[in-house]
Amino acid sequence: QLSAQEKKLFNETPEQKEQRLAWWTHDRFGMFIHWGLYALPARHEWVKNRERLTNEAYQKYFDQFNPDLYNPREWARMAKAAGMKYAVITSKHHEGFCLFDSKYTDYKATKTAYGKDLIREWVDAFRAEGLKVGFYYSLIDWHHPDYTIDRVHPQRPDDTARYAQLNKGRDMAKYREYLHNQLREILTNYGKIDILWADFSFPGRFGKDHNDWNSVELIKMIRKLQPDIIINDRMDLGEYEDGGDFVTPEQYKVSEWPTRNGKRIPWETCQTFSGSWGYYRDETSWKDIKQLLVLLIESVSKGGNLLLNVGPTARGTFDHRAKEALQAMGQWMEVNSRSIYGCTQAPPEFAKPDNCLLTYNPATKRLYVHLLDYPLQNFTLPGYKGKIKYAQFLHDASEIRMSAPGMHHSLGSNQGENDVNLSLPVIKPGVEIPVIELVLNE
Ligand code: FUL
Repeated sequence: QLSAQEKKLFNETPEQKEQRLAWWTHDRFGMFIHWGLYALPARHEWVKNRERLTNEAYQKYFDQFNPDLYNPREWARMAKAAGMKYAVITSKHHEGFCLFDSKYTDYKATKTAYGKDLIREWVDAFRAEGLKVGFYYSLIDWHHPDYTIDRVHPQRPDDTARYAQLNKGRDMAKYREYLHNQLREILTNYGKIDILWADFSFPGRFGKDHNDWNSVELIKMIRKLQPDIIINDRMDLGEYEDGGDFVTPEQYKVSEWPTRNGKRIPWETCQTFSGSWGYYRDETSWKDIKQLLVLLIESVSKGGNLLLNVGPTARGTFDHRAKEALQAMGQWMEVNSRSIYGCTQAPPEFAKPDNCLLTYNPATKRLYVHLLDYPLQNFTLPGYKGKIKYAQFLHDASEIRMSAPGMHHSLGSNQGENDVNLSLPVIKPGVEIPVIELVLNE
């Protein structure tokens, strides 16, 4: 049991933390990039584990790795054009292959036919396009000789005996040192890093020694090297209030703003276009543009961020479906980003009309009504009477006329005392999800 004092790793007031996270909470939308040797088999980034491939069987992907079309500047431009403001790349995923140049291993990009530090080029390119940069780093490592393989896959028969055999002679303490060394490298050699996205822990699996990573020391080192960095919540530091800056609901939508100790906490959902994080050639379950936009808008409507993933191919390109989706999102963001950047959950006095999502900008005091299904009938804002000064579409700033009961051009028939009717055009405007911008009364 930790005391209240011990539950804090840092001497930071809630206001200082808010300040540190201010850009991230404002920007709302980022790109996740899962890239590694698993792009070659192109059937999920967990392929090594799922298909129980040995290091020897997996070696051919290292031998063949040569992303000759890699142009991170183009990636950055696509992210930026989509409206994304930051990006997080896998510096090392569970397979153990390092995209960066590390002193502590030869299992890295610089030792492949490609021969260059992919992370160096990536960081330079994304910064040059004005995006904030973050590193995903896998705490798990299926390649390192001392990493204790600890995963009994829930969808498979119990593997305990097999793992006991595999783990003979492995020394987790040595792996822990490797992990600390590598994190020190990536947070020292590439300038200012804005986000660390560590992944992940198995709380309680090792009994007393439940914290395989020595996460407390790790966090202290990270914050020392990069005082302004924002860190996710996957290092198994639940008991420390400031152990993780934000929570990371993966591949699901939260029902409401998540809390810790009764207080709302920053959050970011990470989501894929299809299902896999790494490039998966044969996956056909791609989300459509409306689903993707709803993921973004709904996150902001509950006070959160969206980190949307691309899995580049083994040649270093984005799949055409990813390109098209990013372009379509960019088209929407170009005219509607005002309802995303700097926005958050709407104050409780504004009820959500049916089939709508609300976001709110506390700085400008504007409320955004996202029309997920364009209304065929009279459109009513329930209980909004006296609260709105002006209404317009966001994409073209065209006025939307309002009427409340008693106004001379009142349109409402099914309208209650305190409702406001909006006179929407019969034909849906040419944007995927039209947004109504409401200027509120002081
Ligand atoms: C998970 C990982 O196991 C997945 O491969 C992916 O990186 C996702 C973002 O986090 O925990």
